[in-house]
Amino acid sequence: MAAARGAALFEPGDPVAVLGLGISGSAAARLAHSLGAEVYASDAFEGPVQRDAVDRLVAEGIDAEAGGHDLDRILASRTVITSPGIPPTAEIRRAVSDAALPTVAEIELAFRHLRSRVIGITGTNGKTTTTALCGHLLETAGLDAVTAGNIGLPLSEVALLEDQPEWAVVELSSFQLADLESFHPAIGVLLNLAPDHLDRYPSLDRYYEDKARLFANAVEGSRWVINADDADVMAMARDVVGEKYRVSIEPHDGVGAFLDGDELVQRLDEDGAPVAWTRVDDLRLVGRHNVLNALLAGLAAALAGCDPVSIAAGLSSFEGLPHRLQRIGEYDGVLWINDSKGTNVSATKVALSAFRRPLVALLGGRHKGEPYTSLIGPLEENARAVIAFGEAAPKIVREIGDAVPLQVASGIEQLVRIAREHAEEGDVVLFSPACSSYDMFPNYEERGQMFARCVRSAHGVESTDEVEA
Ligand code: UMA
Repeated sequence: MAAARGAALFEPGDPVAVLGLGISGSAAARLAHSLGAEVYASDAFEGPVQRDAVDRLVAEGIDAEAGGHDLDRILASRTVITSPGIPPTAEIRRAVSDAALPTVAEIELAFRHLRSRVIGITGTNGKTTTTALCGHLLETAGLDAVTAGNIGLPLSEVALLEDQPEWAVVELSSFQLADLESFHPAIGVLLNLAPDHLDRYPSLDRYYEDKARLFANAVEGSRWVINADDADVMAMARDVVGEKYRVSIEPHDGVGAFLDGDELVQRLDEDGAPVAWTRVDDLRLVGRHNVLNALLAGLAAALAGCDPVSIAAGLSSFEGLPHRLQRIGEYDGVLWINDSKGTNVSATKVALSAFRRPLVALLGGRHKGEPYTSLIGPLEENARAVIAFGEAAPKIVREIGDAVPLQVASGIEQLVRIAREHAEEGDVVLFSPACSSYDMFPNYEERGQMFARCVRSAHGVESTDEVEA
């Protein structure tokens, strides 16, 4: 194992508790076990995922159980590693905190045993796309890189690798940032800040506090890529130690990246001229906000050593991710977009502003706590019709039904049928629900797949879950 970045959380032979048997808890249990800890991993619930995780961990000689946390065993541990999905208000987290037991995130454990250099990316919206794009840029430039964290591969899995990549591009959610201690990226990227997860946080300030933990262990050599077009980002980064690189849609005189006419450019040296990467029309990502994401990812890649030519090649070969402004297809002149990952109001606002064409907006799912009224402005601008669905439909009707033409659908098939009735040639039908999927689906991916299937079947097209090129 590599030299730890920070003091060891435990010694070989120490009892260590891991909370949660999702992918991050399972990976953390394996990593702690490989470091010689006496691991006890548990999950409050006992579904197929947890049972499967128990079977696999037990087969590897790790003590694991689903269907409850053995509090006595957990309280007898030297340290507790927690999964991001377990809120600090959960009974088990409260008991651990009342006993003053040190608790850290899975990412913290991983970071201490990682040899890869880290690019840490956070923000409210666009994290996953920017992380994937940044990883793609590094790979295009021939660097050995992996994407990990909230994007899907637990960082502990990377730390477990014998042969670790040179770079780990890590997407960080606020849930993961909350329980970090010594984590500090070589390059940190803050994309934007907007209300989200108000079902978990008591206030917006508390959510922003967790986001600010990206900077918590900043040192002189830290390099920060920040969105200069977001006033909250600029305020949060103002007094942070390290070199700051400003990224903006507007040209500026400092170091960073910006849009110069229709060219994406970088300037790494205060006195130097801007160096062009590529033109906006060469990007395959949809939407103006993605131009900014491309600038942010590109600059992080430049700081990691990628040259402008390879950044240009990577920017124009990146096709985006499923369920994020994903083209399903254009049928009878109507472009159907699956943005099922738009699970909060601000993500949907961004999606609405990505198109200059008239659109039919599809909103609904499980309400997450934010009002929908802030969608009225963007909807009034170019929505021909709004169709609400799922648990949140009555609330959406109450909040925006007087301002925009709105109908309610009872399921995804009916949603697609009504959308077809409203959409005219040249329109976009945008499925960007502004709500979580949990009222009808296990996750946003399955919701998006179902939507895409219904759209294709309504147009007599054979279904495939692949992204259209
Ligand atoms: N649990 C307990 N006790 C409790 C409460 C919950 O044991 O009191 C259990 C749950 O039953 C569950 C586990 O704890 O089995 C928690 O797992 P988890 O929700 O943390 O899920 P993982 O499978 O470990 O996935 C996590 C991230 N999930 C969340 O943050 C909710 C994944 O992000 C991430 O990809 C993965 O780690 C690898 O790093 C997903 C996500 O939805 C995509 N993120 C949110 C988002 O993007 O909005 C933040």
